[in-house]
Amino acid sequence: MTSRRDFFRYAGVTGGAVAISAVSRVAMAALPEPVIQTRPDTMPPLVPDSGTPYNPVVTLNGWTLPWRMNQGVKEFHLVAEPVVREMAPGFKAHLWGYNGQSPGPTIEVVEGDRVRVFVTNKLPEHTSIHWHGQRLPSGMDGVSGLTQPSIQPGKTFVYEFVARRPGTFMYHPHADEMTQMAMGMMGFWVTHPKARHPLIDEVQRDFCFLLNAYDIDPGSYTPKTMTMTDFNLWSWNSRIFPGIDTLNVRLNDKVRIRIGNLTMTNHPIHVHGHEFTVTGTDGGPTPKASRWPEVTADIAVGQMRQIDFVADEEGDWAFHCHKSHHTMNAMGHNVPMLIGVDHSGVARKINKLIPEYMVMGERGMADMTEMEMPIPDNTAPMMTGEGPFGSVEMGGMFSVLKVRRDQKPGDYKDPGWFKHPEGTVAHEYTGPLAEPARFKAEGGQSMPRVQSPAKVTEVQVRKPASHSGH
Ligand SMILES: [Cu+2]
Repeated sequence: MTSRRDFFRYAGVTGGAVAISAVSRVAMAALPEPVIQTRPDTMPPLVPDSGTPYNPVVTLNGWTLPWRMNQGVKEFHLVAEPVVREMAPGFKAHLWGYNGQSPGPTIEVVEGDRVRVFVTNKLPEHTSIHWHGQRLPSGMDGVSGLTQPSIQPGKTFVYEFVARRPGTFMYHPHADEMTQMAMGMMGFWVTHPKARHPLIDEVQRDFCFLLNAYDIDPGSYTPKTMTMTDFNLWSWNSRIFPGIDTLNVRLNDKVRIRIGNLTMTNHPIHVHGHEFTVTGTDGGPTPKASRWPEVTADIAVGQMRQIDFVADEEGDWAFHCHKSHHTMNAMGHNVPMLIGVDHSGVARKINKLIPEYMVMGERGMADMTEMEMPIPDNTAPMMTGEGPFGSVEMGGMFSVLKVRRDQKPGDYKDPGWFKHPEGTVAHEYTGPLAEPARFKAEGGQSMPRVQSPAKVTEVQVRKPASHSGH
């Protein structure tokens, strides 16, 4: 029933769409064969070959699940199972997911479609799937214990409902949720409008991804599922920078990015060089009168946001979560604060015992990338990523929006680094420098102090402290 086959062996032949037309009547009565994908690459959009046509989305470092049409019903087959996810080159995590990956494949349907999803449980414990945000019969809502018995290991359940409203949705277990979501069980769902919609513009590029987070100790493979807020890997679709693919678009393309948040905290997602509007939320498209230009959209826990903009500035534009701890990888956590501390004397003494001991962080954390220090097996450097001008010193929730004049329509390939026009790159100034004027008054310019302290004191103490909260 679940023989694994390489999706792209045949997807490549049919140009992205998967044809399952030549299926016998007997086979149609059985389960659709699950399609498995184990590569972490961003797959080309899955152009629909049956049903109402639509402009497909591109899932960042992910893929869309093919379906088969069975007497007018779109049938999908999800398999909940343990997976190995490459979170960044050289770093593999042992997660739980669907159909070979975490997150699971994106499901794309059209408003009004009748959808049947078979869910096979190959996990060691029971599960269920909740279709986050959908209008559906209560008994299809996927809350184990409340609306259905849970799906026991080895069993297959079937969900069936009409995709009633267009929009951006997610799916995730509603059974042992803390464990199963911390292990990576989640996926994206897009319902396209069935006709031109007054509040949903047509776009040239439609990207989607989930925000997720893991706590995996350096050198280990499995997330700590009891962690509540102090995660050390902040990921997009279970990938961390520099493992997250870039978003490559053509100059003047209308671009849509759909983002869903299944972490335990909010993420202010920020785009450089462009203003966008939030054109959709978890409740559907926003009224036009409610839209205003912005460069950062905060996405709270359990929310989805759809942002639209015209990519009318050529270049390489950073695109990231604005919480700086979320653009940093596992090695940066639990590092003592040593800025301004001269510990070279101590280091010399330790070097006599441990020759490889390094002094870290006395000028700031940038040393951590400069040194290219050895790290434990199976983790990612704290701040990394080599750009055309040096280290980008990033990790986690970071990628690049690449806007290019010569990017072909429908081409999602990475065009390489931007070639900046002559004279448009910040550079070192080598001319004469004036002495900076200083304010004479102590205590700030606005309210000078009446009395100065008798002697200058400077705090020299570093208190040991435990790490808490992000
Ligand atoms: Cu964040």
